[in-house]
Amino acid sequence: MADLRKLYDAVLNGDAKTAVAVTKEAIAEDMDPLALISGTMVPAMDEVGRRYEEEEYFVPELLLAARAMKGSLELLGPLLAARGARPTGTVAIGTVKGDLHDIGKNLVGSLLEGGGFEVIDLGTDVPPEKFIEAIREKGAQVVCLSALLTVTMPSMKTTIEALKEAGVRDRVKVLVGGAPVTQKYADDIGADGYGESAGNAVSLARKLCGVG
Ligand code: B12
Repeated sequence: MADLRKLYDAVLNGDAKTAVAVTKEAIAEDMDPLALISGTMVPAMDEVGRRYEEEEYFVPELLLAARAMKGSLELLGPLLAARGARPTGTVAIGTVKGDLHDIGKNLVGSLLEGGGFEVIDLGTDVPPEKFIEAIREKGAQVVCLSALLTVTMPSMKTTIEALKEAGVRDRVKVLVGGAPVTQKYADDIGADGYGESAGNAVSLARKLCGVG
């Protein structure tokens, strides 16, 4: 049986090779990909964050841990996305301007695909104009904004204001998330919803699109 402690340690120690090997074993054993992510890999990332805060880890360790997590997610993402059935709506997702964190955003994107949404991934450090373009040209009905830094959270507000100025705010539902974001912050900036996790994002987006 795949050793999940080994996977936890591999993410924590930035050992991409082992992380990928254990993930492959877990997939071969039909383990639930979401349980693997939320039960093992996200807690390992939280510990990485804690160590960074305590100055036991520095940016190189963050990068190595992120690389290990990404290696596993490349294998698990398609499995999450493959759960999708009929098309539910179109979502434009991106990490807001100034912010380069994309692991959570990618996870949310994969699960939304798994929830039947067509997902337009705008990447990281996304300026408001890109979201406006996705609404106007690709018909996105939901905009998902991710931010991991307290200093980039205001970019969420700026993005919502830019949507208003461009006259497209009423056409879309805006969902926000990321570790420092809260329901209160979402309410303060006039977002339509806040999701604490990738799973939340799917149920919220479905509800906002009127599909359950
Ligand atoms: C990996 C990492 C990095 C990697 C990112 C690699 C990558 N490709 O993403 C690198 C090394 C590049 C990095 C850089 C930096 N980082 Co960093 N990083 C992290 C770390 C350890 C993990 C983040 C992560 O991937 N978590 C796992 C994912 C799955 O969780 P998540 O992103 O929160 O997403 C989940 C939910 O939040 C939610 N969600 C996310 N987005 C959305 C969107 C919607 C719409 C919804 C509904 C839900 C949702 O669903 C996801 C899945 O459940 C965190 C610590 C932590 N535990 O958060 C620090 C952390 C975020 N980083 C931090 C800092 C300070 C930095 C740097 C400034 C460091 C530096 N001095 O250079 C730079 C900033 C670079 C920039 N401009 O963005 C701080 C932020 C502090 C703060 N309050 O602002 C943290 C909290 C570390 C710490 N404890 O101090 N980082």
